[in-house]
Amino acid sequence: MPAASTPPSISLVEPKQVGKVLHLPASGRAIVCTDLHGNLPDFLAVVEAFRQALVDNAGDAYLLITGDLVHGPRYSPRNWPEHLGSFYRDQTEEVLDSYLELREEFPQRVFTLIGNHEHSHIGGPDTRKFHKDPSETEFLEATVGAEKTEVYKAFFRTLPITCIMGKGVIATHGAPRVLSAGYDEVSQVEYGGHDHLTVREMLAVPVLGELFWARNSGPLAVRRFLRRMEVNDQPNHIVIYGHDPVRKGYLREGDEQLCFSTSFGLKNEKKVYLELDLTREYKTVRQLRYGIDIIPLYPDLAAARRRRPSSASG
Ligand SMILES: [Mn+2]
Repeated sequence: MPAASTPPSISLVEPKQVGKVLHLPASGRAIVCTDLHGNLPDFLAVVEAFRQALVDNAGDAYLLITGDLVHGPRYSPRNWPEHLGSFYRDQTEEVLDSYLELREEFPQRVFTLIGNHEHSHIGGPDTRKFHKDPSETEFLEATVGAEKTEVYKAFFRTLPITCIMGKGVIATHGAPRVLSAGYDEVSQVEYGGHDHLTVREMLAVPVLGELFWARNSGPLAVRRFLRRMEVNDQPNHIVIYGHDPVRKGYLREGDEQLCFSTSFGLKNEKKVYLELDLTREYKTVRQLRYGIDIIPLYPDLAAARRRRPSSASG
């Protein structure tokens, strides 16, 4: 049993990072997207949604990416495997540089969590999702060169691992299968020192393996995790994450979990991002509705798709 500790109290009128935990206040809107994996056009579409949210909310909007900005496939259109969704060219370097520029423009409004792919550069095992030799980690570092690699690594080391936002919404990279860690352990987690582990071994590492390698988690474990992460007496109700692509764009798991896919592994017409009202208390993921809170990344393509009755496949 984890020791009971006093829930932290954090003054929240603006975003605040406490160790590896990012807090966003209960004010304005948040555009949330997942797993871009080097897809520049998708990143730019998300940025457009964020800029529109700024306009619509008198500047009170946030952009949160739940990790895995980096590493994409390297197939030609001819050899592109069906399971990777719509074809794109890996532009990890451009995505990272555009992200860093946007963050400079909106320093307190633009955030990203660390994903397992970023972690591979600063203490996690190399990732080999798209190619094995070289690994994606080696490939990116060789492509951008030593100097830029250090810039990126320094940036990755500053990233939070989870975000607690608004009135009880938590964002993580993968499904939160966190067995016993509470707020303090998550906040104080160190990224370094796991380079030598296999992915299987990594899954067993507390906090890191539990937050950005897991594909699913049971309702009981999730409820307990949400409880342990509470601050300021605000109950946490739901958790949102990506990491594992869901074909339809989003998938609710019980009352607490929403897995959604903004980019990687999906057809363009199925890609979605979230637009959350941070002043609202979402008590279950069923309150997140398609077209209102779950928004197609390419509305025209999504609408065309829905109009064609014969295309209603599973
Ligand atoms: Mn991932």
